[in-house]
Amino acid sequence: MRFQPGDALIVVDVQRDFLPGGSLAVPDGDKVVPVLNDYLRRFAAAGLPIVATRDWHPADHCSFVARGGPWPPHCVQDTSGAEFPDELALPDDVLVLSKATSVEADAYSGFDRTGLETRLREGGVERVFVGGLATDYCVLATVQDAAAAGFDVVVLEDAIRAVGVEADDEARALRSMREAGAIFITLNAIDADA
Ligand code: VGL
Ligand code: ZN
Repeated sequence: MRFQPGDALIVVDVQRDFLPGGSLAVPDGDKVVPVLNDYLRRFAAAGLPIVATRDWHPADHCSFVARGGPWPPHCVQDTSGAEFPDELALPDDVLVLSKATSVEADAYSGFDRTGLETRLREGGVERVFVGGLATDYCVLATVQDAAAAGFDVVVLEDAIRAVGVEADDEARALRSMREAGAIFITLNAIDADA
C-alpha cells in the first residue's frame, strides 16, 4: 500500500493522561507513539493532511466519577495531562481538534461536533487512516463515524491500544470496526518509499 492524494491521517487522543502514569492510563498506550511517528513522517513527506484529536474536558465534566460518570478525571483543558506527549512528532501544520469540551456532553468520536467531516471534505479527503487511543472508545467511535460519513477507513493496527475495562472489549471493538467496513494495516504493509 502507498499513501496518495485524498488520504489523511487522524491521530486520536494521544495525550499524557492516556499514557502510563496518566490518570486514565491505557495499558501500553505509549507503544503507539513511535509507530505513529513513522506514519506521521510519511504523511508529512507526502504533503498529506494530518489531524490530531484531543479529549478536552472541563474540570467538572459529566464523564467524571464525581459527576456520576464512568471515568476518573482526565484530559482537563489546559492541564499537563491533556497535552500531547513531547515524544509525539506532530508537524507544525497539524490540525488539532478538541472534543467533549462542554460540561454536559461526552464525545468519543473525533467527528462529534468538531467540524472534522467538513474539514476533510474541504481538503478533498476520501480515505482516512486512523490510529491512537483508545481502541475500544475513541478510535472505535471515530472509525465508525468516518465509515458512516462515507470515507474509506484504514485502521493502523500497530498504532492503537485498548483501555479494556472488560476483557473482550478490544476484540469486540476490532470486530465492530471491521463490520463498519474498515480495513487494517501495519507499517510493514506500506511501500518502503511511501
Ligand atoms: C477516551 C475514555 C474517556 C478515549 C476518552 O480517548 O478513548 N476514553 N475519554
Ligand atoms: Zn474523556
